[in-house]
Amino acid sequence: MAEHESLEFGKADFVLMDNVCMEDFMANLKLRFEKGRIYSYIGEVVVSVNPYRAMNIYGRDAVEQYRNRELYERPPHLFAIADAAYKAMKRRNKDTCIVISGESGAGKTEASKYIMQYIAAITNPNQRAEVERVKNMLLKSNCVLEAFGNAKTNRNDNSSRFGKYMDINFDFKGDPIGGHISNYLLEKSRVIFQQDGERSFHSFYQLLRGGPESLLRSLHIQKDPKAYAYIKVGGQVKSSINDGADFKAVADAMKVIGFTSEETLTAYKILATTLHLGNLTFGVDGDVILIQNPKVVSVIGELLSTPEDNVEKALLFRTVATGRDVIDKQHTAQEAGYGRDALAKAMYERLFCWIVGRINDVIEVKNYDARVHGKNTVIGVLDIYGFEIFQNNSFEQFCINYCNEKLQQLFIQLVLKQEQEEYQREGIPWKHIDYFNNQIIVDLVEQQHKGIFSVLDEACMNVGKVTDEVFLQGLNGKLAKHVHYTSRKVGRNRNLLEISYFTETGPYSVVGFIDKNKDTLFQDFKRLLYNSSNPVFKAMWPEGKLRITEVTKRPLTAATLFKNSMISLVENLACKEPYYVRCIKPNDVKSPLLFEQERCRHQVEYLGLLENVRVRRAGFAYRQTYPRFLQRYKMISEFTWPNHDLPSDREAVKRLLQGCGFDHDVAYGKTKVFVRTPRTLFSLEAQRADMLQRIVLFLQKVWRGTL
Ligand code: AOV
Ligand code: MG
Repeated sequence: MAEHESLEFGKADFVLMDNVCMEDFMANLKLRFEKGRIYSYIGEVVVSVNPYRAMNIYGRDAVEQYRNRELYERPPHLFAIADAAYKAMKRRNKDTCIVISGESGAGKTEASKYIMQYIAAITNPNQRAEVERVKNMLLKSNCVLEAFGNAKTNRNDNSSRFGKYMDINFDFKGDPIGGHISNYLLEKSRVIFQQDGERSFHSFYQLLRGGPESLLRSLHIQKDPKAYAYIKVGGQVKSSINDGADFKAVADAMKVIGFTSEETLTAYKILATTLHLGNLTFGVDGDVILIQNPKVVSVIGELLSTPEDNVEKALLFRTVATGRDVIDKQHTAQEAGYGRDALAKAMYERLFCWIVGRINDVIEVKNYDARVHGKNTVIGVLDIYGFEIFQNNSFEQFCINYCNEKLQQLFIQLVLKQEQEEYQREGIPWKHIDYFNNQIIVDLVEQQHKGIFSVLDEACMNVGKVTDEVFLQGLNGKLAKHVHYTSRKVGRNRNLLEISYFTETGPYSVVGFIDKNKDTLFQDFKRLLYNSSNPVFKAMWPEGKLRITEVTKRPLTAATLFKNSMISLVENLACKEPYYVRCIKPNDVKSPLLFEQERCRHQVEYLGLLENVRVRRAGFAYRQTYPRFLQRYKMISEFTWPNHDLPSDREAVKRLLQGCGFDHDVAYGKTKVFVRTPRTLFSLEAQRADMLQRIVLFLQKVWRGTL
């Protein structure tokens, strides 16, 4: 119980609050933040408040402080939870995972990097080359993924626009031997549009600001982001980010990971193509559609290693099969514009997934024979996009927030389940405690037939022109009575669907839901890219191989794909031993000094932290294995100091606690002792501190020879 002596920092573990109420919780959280104590516990859950300043608490010496310690022996820290997950994995051969949640800008991605850094620091004492290689790759992959998957939003200058789950595999010695990254729904709409004050993905600005002249020339692009329609808005945003330096860091990281120079160049070509695509404009001359800036088409042809005529054709026509005939149907200017944007988004998304795939190729476990080496175990680290509600919200926010609700549901279930199971396992009677269940909100989105995703899919299945408004009417019909659902019309044509979450309401503009869900990319583009003479494009677009008459299956919608990926993510997490980091954003102005009471209380509410404390305390505030407990408190009892002669540690702990008069406040499980009230623990701690001081004085006297 590390910091309990120094109450000036508040309670290191919220479970030890005298009185579990919001007021005290907030007071403690604020006090700790102001004292620079950004981490606290609720039992084994880490609560983290974004410090918005560099903290000198992640260095080598900090690593050493936490290495192989128990959670309670040192002040709360991410390293402690990383160590706990690592120890559980190593000692008990269990797969574990660390789930990091919190709203946008709360510090999840930073936390995930510190956790990985810690794991890298404490493993591979023998400096095995292969393990060092894997560690290096794992760490380097962050930089590349952030470049292509993060962007400045109005909430966070480095906001993750994709979900990331990374498994780190360990061999029987506990050294990392590989990993695997799963990525979830990239917010690709950002490629073509950003809200005021936001930017597109970092990668674009990095290339423009950091790419060498010769490279930019070969890509036919100029440095000024304002020259490009797709990133014009973002190009005007001032940011503290050093894109130029980041370009070099990312290029180096890609090299280390093993991207060939041809591959990296292709990635730049895709970025450049995207920028050029955004500048294409369409016009009509009589009945004929045409591209108003044909030079751009020739540049795109060059970058895609494909004849310019093919590019033009794919942009202006689509091939349709009517019965046995195949005809070229000319787009309207609007369709052509839609096709161009869809191509830009799809190319970028493919690029991102391809990068993840290439990293996976390099880090996946190789040559591991479980029969020889024993089971290989994993630690999974989950860092998703945080809950976000902007001025304008669309399909992407809807999905992101659903993902957060889904994880909150998992938290509720597992934290409770774990607690119940522990009591059961240890043979301790368990009293059920009520908690808020957000399952109703998860169901509202994902339930078969009645859920919003289902209604959306149904609308998309309809032949003919289905509008976003028709979809909204469908929702209103099905969900009129749902307590968490409403819809609203704002102005003349902004239709909103609204979900009332636990503590706030999320208004989503339905405009674009149908298109984004269908996520149509004309086959012609897939064939165009597959037929490129650049092998990287070919590899990215394998389905371009199919001829038009062979394409029959309707692809799954974006909503269904996302829902399925979330369900399998949750299943995957649920079968591992979970550790949680709950991140809180102290203010909206990125200030290291400001603790906005209301903002924080709100997050504490929806993260269910107070309930977490209650659940944790409903039974017992503290639990510890017998040997560990003895190790810490044995000096306070004559029966146990310096060693006991009782038949078991369990008996010794019993005798110790009886001796102190605390027997009534504890329960003896099979392997752990459970302490009901914090007061008992304080008292034990006080006695221990007192005894330690006496021992020190005694030893000092011995040394000085005054005894
Ligand atoms: P997020 O991952 O939770 O948001 P980040 O981890 O990107 O949030 O943190 C946002 C910013 O807060 C970082 O860029 C840092 O400036 C600062 N920050 C966070 N944690 C720390 C820390 N431990 N020490 C110092 N500064 C920190 V999002 O990805 O938007 O949901 O989608
Ligand atoms: Mg993030």
